[in-house]
Amino acid sequence: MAGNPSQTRLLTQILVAFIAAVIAGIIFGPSIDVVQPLGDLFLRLIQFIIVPLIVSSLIVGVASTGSMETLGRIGGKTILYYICTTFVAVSIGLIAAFLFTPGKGVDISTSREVPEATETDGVISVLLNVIPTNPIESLSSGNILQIIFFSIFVGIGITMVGKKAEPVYYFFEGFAEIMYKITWIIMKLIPIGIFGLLAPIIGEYGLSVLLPLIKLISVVAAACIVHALVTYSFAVKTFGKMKPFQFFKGIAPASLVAFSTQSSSGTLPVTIKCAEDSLGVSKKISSFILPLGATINMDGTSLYLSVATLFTAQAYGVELTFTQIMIIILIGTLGSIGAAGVPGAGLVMLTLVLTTLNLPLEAIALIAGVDRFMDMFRTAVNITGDASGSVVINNTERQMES
Ligand code: DAS
Repeated sequence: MAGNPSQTRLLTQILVAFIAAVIAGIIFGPSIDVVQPLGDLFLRLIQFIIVPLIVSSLIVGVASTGSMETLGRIGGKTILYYICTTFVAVSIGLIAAFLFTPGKGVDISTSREVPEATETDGVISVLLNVIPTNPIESLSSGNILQIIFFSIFVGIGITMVGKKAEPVYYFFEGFAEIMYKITWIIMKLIPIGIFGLLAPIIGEYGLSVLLPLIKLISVVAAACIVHALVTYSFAVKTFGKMKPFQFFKGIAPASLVAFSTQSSSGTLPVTIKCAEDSLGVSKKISSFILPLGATINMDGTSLYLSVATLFTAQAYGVELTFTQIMIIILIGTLGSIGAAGVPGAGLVMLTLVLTTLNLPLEAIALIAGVDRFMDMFRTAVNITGDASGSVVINNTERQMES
Protein backbone atom coordinates (compact mmCIF):
# COMPACT_ATOMS: atom_id res chain seq x y z
CA MET A 1 0.00 0.00 0.00
CA ALA A 2 2.93 2.36 0.69
CA GLY A 3 3.63 4.40 -2.46
CA ASN A 4 0.81 2.63 -4.28
CA PRO A 5 -1.25 5.49 -5.84
CA SER A 6 -4.61 3.84 -5.16
CA GLN A 7 -3.67 3.28 -1.54
CA THR A 8 -2.35 6.83 -1.18
CA ARG A 9 -5.69 7.98 -2.60
CA LEU A 10 -7.52 5.80 -0.04
CA LEU A 11 -5.43 7.29 2.78
CA THR A 12 -6.24 10.81 1.58
CA GLN A 13 -9.97 9.97 1.43
CA ILE A 14 -9.79 8.54 4.95
CA LEU A 15 -8.13 11.65 6.35
CA VAL A 16 -10.74 13.88 4.63
CA ALA A 17 -13.55 11.72 6.06
CA PHE A 18 -11.93 11.94 9.50
CA ILE A 19 -11.76 15.76 9.43
CA ALA A 20 -15.28 16.02 7.93
CA ALA A 21 -16.63 13.82 10.75
CA VAL A 22 -15.12 16.05 13.45
CA ILE A 23 -16.40 19.25 11.81
CA ALA A 24 -19.88 17.80 11.14
CA GLY A 25 -20.11 16.51 14.71
CA ILE A 26 -19.24 19.92 16.14
CA ILE A 27 -21.56 21.84 13.77
CA PHE A 28 -24.64 19.59 13.85
CA GLY A 29 -24.32 18.13 17.36
CA PRO A 30 -26.49 15.10 18.26
CA SER A 31 -28.62 15.49 15.10
CA ILE A 32 -25.64 14.22 13.05
CA ASP A 33 -26.53 10.71 14.25
CA VAL A 34 -28.64 10.41 11.06
CA VAL A 35 -25.41 9.17 9.43
CA GLN A 36 -24.96 6.41 12.07
CA PRO A 37 -26.35 3.72 9.66
CA LEU A 38 -23.34 4.33 7.37
CA GLY A 39 -21.06 3.47 10.26
CA ASP A 40 -23.12 0.45 11.29
CA LEU A 41 -23.12 -0.81 7.68
CA PHE A 42 -19.32 -0.60 7.51
CA LEU A 43 -18.87 -2.19 10.94
CA ARG A 44 -21.11 -5.14 10.02
CA LEU A 45 -19.29 -5.64 6.72
CA ILE A 46 -15.89 -5.98 8.40
CA GLN A 47 -17.34 -8.09 11.22
CA PHE A 48 -18.89 -10.56 8.76
CA ILE A 49 -15.50 -11.45 7.25
CA ILE A 50 -13.43 -11.72 10.46
CA VAL A 51 -14.05 -15.41 11.23
CA PRO A 52 -13.77 -16.87 7.70
CA LEU A 53 -10.71 -14.68 7.05
CA ILE A 54 -8.84 -15.76 10.19
CA VAL A 55 -9.73 -19.46 9.84
CA SER A 56 -8.72 -19.77 6.17
CA SER A 57 -5.59 -17.59 6.35
CA LEU A 58 -4.38 -19.13 9.61
CA ILE A 59 -4.85 -22.74 8.45
CA VAL A 60 -2.95 -21.98 5.25
CA GLY A 61 -0.35 -19.93 7.14
CA VAL A 62 0.37 -22.72 9.62
CA ALA A 63 0.27 -25.51 7.04
CA SER A 64 2.85 -23.61 5.00
CA THR A 65 5.18 -23.20 8.03
CA GLY A 66 4.98 -26.94 8.37
CA SER A 67 6.34 -27.58 11.83
CA MET A 68 5.57 -27.12 15.52
CA GLU A 69 9.18 -25.99 15.97
CA THR A 70 8.71 -23.02 13.61
CA LEU A 71 5.37 -22.22 15.13
CA GLY A 72 6.81 -22.40 18.64
CA ARG A 73 9.62 -20.06 17.67
CA ILE A 74 7.26 -17.51 16.05
CA GLY A 75 4.82 -17.76 18.95
CA GLY A 76 7.57 -17.33 21.55
CA LYS A 77 9.01 -14.25 19.83
CA THR A 78 5.53 -12.77 19.46
CA ILE A 79 4.58 -13.17 23.14
CA LEU A 80 7.97 -11.76 24.23
CA TYR A 81 7.56 -8.74 21.93
CA TYR A 82 4.04 -8.08 23.14
CA ILE A 83 5.00 -8.29 26.85
CA CYS A 84 7.97 -5.92 26.36
CA THR A 85 6.00 -3.26 24.47
CA THR A 86 3.11 -3.50 26.94
CA PHE A 87 5.50 -3.04 29.87
CA VAL A 88 6.90 0.10 28.18
CA ALA A 89 3.35 1.37 27.59
CA VAL A 90 2.39 0.95 31.26
CA SER A 91 5.59 2.73 32.32
CA ILE A 92 4.96 5.65 29.95
CA GLY A 93 1.43 5.91 31.33
CA LEU A 94 2.68 6.00 34.93
CA ILE A 95 5.32 8.62 34.17
CA ALA A 96 2.79 10.81 32.33
CA ALA A 97 0.26 10.55 35.18
CA PHE A 98 2.89 11.38 37.82
CA LEU A 99 4.18 14.33 35.78
CA PHE A 100 0.83 15.90 34.77
CA THR A 101 -1.38 14.78 37.71
CA PRO A 102 -4.70 14.61 35.71
CA GLY A 103 -6.66 13.86 38.88
CA LYS A 104 -5.59 16.84 40.97
CA GLY A 105 -8.45 19.23 41.75
CA VAL A 106 -11.07 17.20 39.87
CA ASP A 107 -14.66 17.60 41.14
CA ILE A 108 -15.42 14.03 42.17
CA SER A 109 -19.09 14.57 43.04
CA THR A 110 -21.04 12.74 40.39
CA SER A 111 -24.62 11.60 40.08
CA ARG A 112 -23.83 8.81 37.65
CA GLU A 113 -24.43 5.29 38.93
CA VAL A 114 -21.29 3.22 39.42
CA PRO A 115 -21.20 0.20 37.04
CA GLU A 116 -20.70 -3.17 38.74
CA ALA A 117 -17.07 -4.37 38.82
CA THR A 118 -17.56 -7.42 36.63
CA GLU A 119 -15.11 -10.28 37.06
CA THR A 120 -12.88 -11.12 34.11
CA ASP A 121 -11.06 -14.42 34.03
CA GLY A 122 -7.59 -14.72 35.58
CA VAL A 123 -4.65 -15.45 33.29
CA ILE A 124 -4.78 -19.24 33.98
CA SER A 125 -8.45 -19.55 33.06
CA VAL A 126 -7.90 -17.29 30.02
CA LEU A 127 -5.20 -19.74 28.86
CA LEU A 128 -7.42 -22.79 29.51
CA ASN A 129 -10.34 -21.10 27.73
CA VAL A 130 -8.23 -20.91 24.59
CA ILE A 131 -8.92 -24.63 24.03
CA PRO A 132 -12.32 -24.98 22.32
CA THR A 133 -14.59 -27.72 23.61
CA ASN A 134 -16.79 -27.27 20.54
CA PRO A 135 -15.00 -25.66 17.53
CA ILE A 136 -18.30 -25.09 15.69
CA GLU A 137 -19.62 -23.16 18.68
CA SER A 138 -16.33 -21.18 18.81
CA LEU A 139 -16.72 -20.28 15.13
CA SER A 140 -20.36 -19.28 15.51
CA SER A 141 -19.69 -17.21 18.64
CA GLY A 142 -16.56 -15.60 17.13
CA ASN A 143 -14.32 -16.60 20.06
CA ILE A 144 -11.09 -15.42 18.40
CA LEU A 145 -8.60 -17.17 20.73
CA GLN A 146 -10.39 -20.53 20.35
CA ILE A 147 -10.61 -20.01 16.57
CA ILE A 148 -6.85 -19.38 16.50
CA PHE A 149 -6.21 -22.57 18.52
CA PHE A 150 -8.51 -24.62 16.24
CA SER A 151 -6.97 -23.21 13.03
CA ILE A 152 -3.39 -23.80 14.22
CA PHE A 153 -4.07 -27.45 14.94
CA VAL A 154 -5.92 -28.00 11.66
CA GLY A 155 -2.91 -26.46 9.88
CA ILE A 156 -0.51 -28.73 11.76
CA GLY A 157 -2.77 -31.73 11.03
CA ILE A 158 -2.72 -30.97 7.31
CA THR A 159 1.08 -30.95 7.41
CA MET A 160 1.26 -34.23 9.33
CA VAL A 161 -1.25 -36.04 7.06
CA GLY A 162 0.57 -34.88 3.91
CA LYS A 163 -0.71 -35.83 0.43
CA LYS A 164 -4.17 -37.01 1.50
CA ALA A 165 -4.86 -33.62 3.08
CA GLU A 166 -3.75 -31.61 0.03
CA PRO A 167 -7.37 -31.06 -1.21
CA VAL A 168 -8.19 -29.54 2.19
CA TYR A 169 -5.11 -27.29 1.98
CA TYR A 170 -6.00 -26.08 -1.51
CA PHE A 171 -9.62 -25.50 -0.47
CA PHE A 172 -8.55 -23.19 2.37
CA GLU A 173 -5.90 -21.52 0.19
CA GLY A 174 -8.55 -20.63 -2.39
CA PHE A 175 -11.00 -19.60 0.32
CA ALA A 176 -8.39 -17.32 1.91
CA GLU A 177 -7.82 -15.59 -1.46
CA ILE A 178 -11.59 -15.02 -1.75
CA MET A 179 -11.67 -13.49 1.73
CA TYR A 180 -8.70 -11.21 0.91
CA LYS A 181 -10.52 -9.98 -2.19
CA ILE A 182 -13.72 -9.30 -0.22
CA THR A 183 -11.63 -7.43 2.39
CA TRP A 184 -10.08 -5.35 -0.42
CA ILE A 185 -13.58 -4.39 -1.66
CA ILE A 186 -14.79 -3.50 1.84
CA MET A 187 -11.71 -1.36 2.47
CA LYS A 188 -12.91 1.01 -0.25
CA LEU A 189 -15.81 1.88 2.06
CA ILE A 190 -13.51 2.91 4.95
CA PRO A 191 -13.98 6.70 4.39
CA ILE A 192 -17.78 6.35 4.51
CA GLY A 193 -17.51 4.05 7.53
CA ILE A 194 -15.24 6.39 9.46
CA PHE A 195 -17.56 9.33 8.78
CA GLY A 196 -20.66 7.36 9.84
CA LEU A 197 -18.98 6.09 13.02
CA LEU A 198 -17.09 9.17 14.18
CA ALA A 199 -19.45 12.09 13.44
CA PRO A 200 -22.25 10.84 15.78
CA ILE A 201 -19.74 10.31 18.62
CA ILE A 202 -18.36 13.85 18.25
CA GLY A 203 -21.92 15.20 17.97
CA GLU A 204 -23.09 13.35 21.09
CA TYR A 205 -20.40 14.70 23.39
CA GLY A 206 -20.68 18.46 23.92
CA LEU A 207 -17.69 20.33 25.34
CA SER A 208 -19.54 20.52 28.70
CA VAL A 209 -19.02 16.77 29.09
CA LEU A 210 -15.43 16.80 27.91
CA LEU A 211 -14.01 19.89 29.67
CA PRO A 212 -14.01 18.60 33.30
CA LEU A 213 -11.89 15.62 32.27
CA ILE A 214 -10.05 17.18 29.34
CA LYS A 215 -6.77 16.82 31.26
CA LEU A 216 -7.30 13.06 31.70
CA ILE A 217 -8.21 12.64 28.03
CA SER A 218 -5.19 14.75 26.98
CA VAL A 219 -2.73 12.80 29.16
CA VAL A 220 -4.01 9.44 27.80
CA ALA A 221 -3.96 10.72 24.20
CA ALA A 222 -0.49 12.30 24.51
CA ALA A 223 0.99 9.24 26.24
CA CYS A 224 -0.49 6.98 23.54
CA ILE A 225 1.03 9.11 20.80
CA VAL A 226 4.43 9.20 22.54
CA HIS A 227 4.36 5.42 23.03
CA ALA A 228 3.46 4.80 19.39
CA LEU A 229 5.99 7.24 17.96
CA VAL A 230 8.88 6.30 20.25
CA THR A 231 8.43 2.60 20.98
CA TYR A 232 7.14 1.42 17.60
CA SER A 233 9.53 3.63 15.62
CA PHE A 234 12.45 2.15 17.57
CA ALA A 235 11.11 -1.42 17.17
CA VAL A 236 10.35 -1.34 13.42
CA LYS A 237 13.59 0.53 12.66
CA THR A 238 15.89 -1.59 14.84
CA PHE A 239 14.32 -5.05 14.53
CA GLY A 240 12.04 -4.63 11.53
CA LYS A 241 14.56 -2.82 9.31
CA MET A 242 11.73 -0.50 8.21
CA LYS A 243 11.62 3.31 8.14
CA PRO A 244 9.13 4.54 10.79
CA PHE A 245 7.42 6.86 8.25
CA GLN A 246 6.78 3.90 5.92
CA PHE A 247 5.39 1.91 8.85
CA PHE A 248 2.99 4.60 10.11
CA LYS A 249 1.84 5.50 6.58
CA GLY A 250 1.23 1.84 5.79
CA ILE A 251 -0.74 1.07 8.94
CA ALA A 252 -2.61 4.44 9.02
CA PRO A 253 -5.87 3.16 7.42
CA ALA A 254 -6.14 0.44 10.06
CA SER A 255 -5.18 2.82 12.89
CA LEU A 256 -7.91 5.24 11.82
CA VAL A 257 -10.49 2.45 11.49
CA ALA A 258 -9.55 1.32 15.00
CA PHE A 259 -9.83 4.93 16.21
CA SER A 260 -13.33 5.19 14.72
CA THR A 261 -14.63 1.75 15.69
CA GLN A 262 -12.87 1.39 19.10
CA SER A 263 -12.63 -2.32 18.28
CA SER A 264 -9.34 -4.17 17.64
CA SER A 265 -11.18 -7.32 16.58
CA GLY A 266 -13.47 -5.34 14.32
CA THR A 267 -10.46 -3.70 12.66
CA LEU A 268 -8.62 -7.01 12.17
CA PRO A 269 -9.37 -7.56 8.45
CA VAL A 270 -8.07 -4.06 7.69
CA THR A 271 -5.00 -4.57 9.91
CA ILE A 272 -4.18 -7.83 8.10
CA LYS A 273 -4.64 -6.23 4.67
CA CYS A 274 -2.46 -3.20 5.58
CA ALA A 275 0.26 -5.42 7.05
CA GLU A 276 0.42 -7.55 3.90
CA ASP A 277 -0.11 -4.87 1.23
CA SER A 278 1.83 -1.96 2.79
CA LEU A 279 4.25 -3.45 5.30
CA GLY A 280 5.35 -6.48 3.31
CA VAL A 281 4.41 -8.91 6.08
CA SER A 282 3.95 -12.48 4.80
CA LYS A 283 0.49 -14.09 5.03
CA LYS A 284 1.99 -16.79 7.23
CA ILE A 285 3.12 -14.22 9.82
CA SER A 286 0.21 -11.76 9.58
CA SER A 287 -2.50 -14.44 9.78
CA PHE A 288 -0.96 -15.79 12.99
CA ILE A 289 0.33 -12.69 14.82
CA LEU A 290 -2.43 -10.16 14.13
CA PRO A 291 -5.46 -12.18 15.35
CA LEU A 292 -3.41 -13.14 18.42
CA GLY A 293 -2.43 -9.51 19.00
CA ALA A 294 -5.98 -8.22 18.56
CA THR A 295 -7.04 -10.30 21.54
CA ILE A 296 -4.06 -10.43 23.89
CA ASN A 297 -1.83 -7.46 23.02
CA MET A 298 -3.24 -4.10 24.12
CA ASP A 299 -0.54 -1.52 24.77
CA GLY A 300 -3.02 1.36 24.61
CA THR A 301 -5.33 -0.27 27.12
CA SER A 302 -2.48 -1.00 29.52
CA LEU A 303 -1.25 2.59 29.26
CA TYR A 304 -4.79 3.84 29.91
CA LEU A 305 -5.12 1.60 32.98
CA SER A 306 -2.03 3.11 34.59
CA VAL A 307 -3.11 6.70 33.86
CA ALA A 308 -6.72 6.18 34.96
CA THR A 309 -5.63 4.43 38.17
CA LEU A 310 -3.33 7.29 39.14
CA PHE A 311 -6.07 9.75 38.13
CA THR A 312 -8.39 8.05 40.64
CA ALA A 313 -5.80 8.07 43.43
CA GLN A 314 -5.07 11.76 42.80
CA ALA A 315 -8.76 12.73 42.59
CA TYR A 316 -9.50 11.03 45.92
CA GLY A 317 -6.25 12.14 47.57
CA VAL A 318 -4.95 8.56 48.02
CA GLU A 319 -1.16 8.16 48.27
CA LEU A 320 -0.21 4.98 46.35
CA THR A 321 2.43 2.75 47.93
CA PHE A 322 5.35 1.26 45.99
CA THR A 323 3.64 -2.16 46.12
CA GLN A 324 0.47 -0.69 44.64
CA ILE A 325 2.53 0.84 41.80
CA MET A 326 4.09 -2.60 41.15
CA ILE A 327 0.60 -4.13 41.09
CA ILE A 328 -0.47 -1.53 38.50
CA ILE A 329 2.52 -2.49 36.33
CA LEU A 330 1.77 -6.21 36.71
CA ILE A 331 -1.97 -5.96 36.04
CA GLY A 332 -1.37 -3.41 33.28
CA THR A 333 1.17 -5.70 31.57
CA LEU A 334 -0.67 -9.02 31.98
CA GLY A 335 -4.25 -7.91 32.67
CA SER A 336 -4.88 -6.72 29.13
CA ILE A 337 -4.58 -10.38 28.02
CA GLY A 338 -8.06 -10.81 29.52
CA ALA A 339 -9.49 -7.71 27.83
CA ALA A 340 -11.48 -8.32 24.64
CA GLY A 341 -10.87 -6.33 21.46
CA VAL A 342 -14.24 -4.59 21.66
CA PRO A 343 -15.40 -1.07 22.64
CA GLY A 344 -15.11 -0.28 26.33
CA ALA A 345 -13.02 -3.33 27.28
CA GLY A 346 -10.50 -1.08 29.01
CA LEU A 347 -13.18 0.37 31.29
CA VAL A 348 -14.11 -3.16 32.41
CA MET A 349 -10.44 -3.84 33.18
CA LEU A 350 -10.25 -0.56 35.12
CA THR A 351 -13.01 -1.66 37.51
CA LEU A 352 -10.90 -4.69 38.34
CA VAL A 353 -7.69 -2.69 38.83
CA LEU A 354 -9.45 -0.22 41.16
CA THR A 355 -11.06 -3.09 43.09
CA THR A 356 -7.69 -4.85 43.46
CA LEU A 357 -6.10 -1.65 44.78
CA ASN A 358 -9.10 -0.79 47.01
CA LEU A 359 -9.51 2.51 45.21
CA PRO A 360 -13.02 4.06 45.08
CA LEU A 361 -15.08 2.63 42.21
CA GLU A 362 -17.04 5.90 42.07
CA ALA A 363 -14.28 7.16 39.77
CA ILE A 364 -15.57 4.78 37.07
CA ALA A 365 -18.84 6.75 36.91
CA LEU A 366 -16.78 9.89 36.37
CA ILE A 367 -14.55 8.37 33.69
CA ALA A 368 -17.29 6.40 31.89
CA GLY A 369 -18.76 9.64 30.54
CA VAL A 370 -15.70 10.31 28.37
CA ASP A 371 -14.26 6.81 28.10
CA ARG A 372 -15.27 6.59 24.43
CA PHE A 373 -12.73 9.30 23.53
CA MET A 374 -9.91 7.57 25.35
CA ASP A 375 -10.95 4.26 23.80
CA MET A 376 -10.30 5.78 20.36
CA PHE A 377 -6.65 6.45 21.17
CA ARG A 378 -6.00 3.21 23.05
CA THR A 379 -7.57 1.03 20.33
CA ALA A 380 -5.58 2.78 17.60
CA VAL A 381 -2.41 2.13 19.64
CA ASN A 382 -3.45 -1.48 20.29
CA ILE A 383 -3.62 -2.40 16.62
CA THR A 384 -0.59 -0.28 15.67
CA GLY A 385 1.35 -2.23 18.29
CA ASP A 386 0.11 -5.53 16.82
CA ALA A 387 1.24 -4.41 13.36
CA SER A 388 4.67 -3.34 14.65
CA GLY A 389 5.05 -6.85 16.09
CA SER A 390 4.20 -8.41 12.72
CA VAL A 391 6.89 -6.28 11.02
CA VAL A 392 9.53 -7.22 13.60
CA ILE A 393 8.74 -10.97 13.61
CA ASN A 394 8.40 -11.03 9.82
CA ASN A 395 11.87 -9.53 9.46
CA THR A 396 13.51 -11.81 12.02
CA GLU A 397 11.94 -14.87 10.34
CA ARG A 398 13.03 -13.65 6.92
CA GLN A 399 16.59 -13.25 8.24
CA MET A 400 16.50 -16.81 9.56
CA GLU A 401 15.29 -18.19 6.23
CA SER A 402 17.91 -16.31 4.21
N1 DAS B 1 -11.65 -1.01 22.59
C1 DAS B 1 -10.63 -1.98 22.99
C2 DAS B 1 -10.04 -2.63 21.74
O1 DAS B 1 -10.79 -2.95 20.83
C3 DAS B 1 -9.56 -1.34 23.82
C4 DAS B 1 -10.07 -0.85 25.17
O2 DAS B 1 -11.27 -0.75 25.41
O3 DAS B 1 -9.18 -0.56 25.99
O4 DAS B 1 -8.79 -2.84 21.69
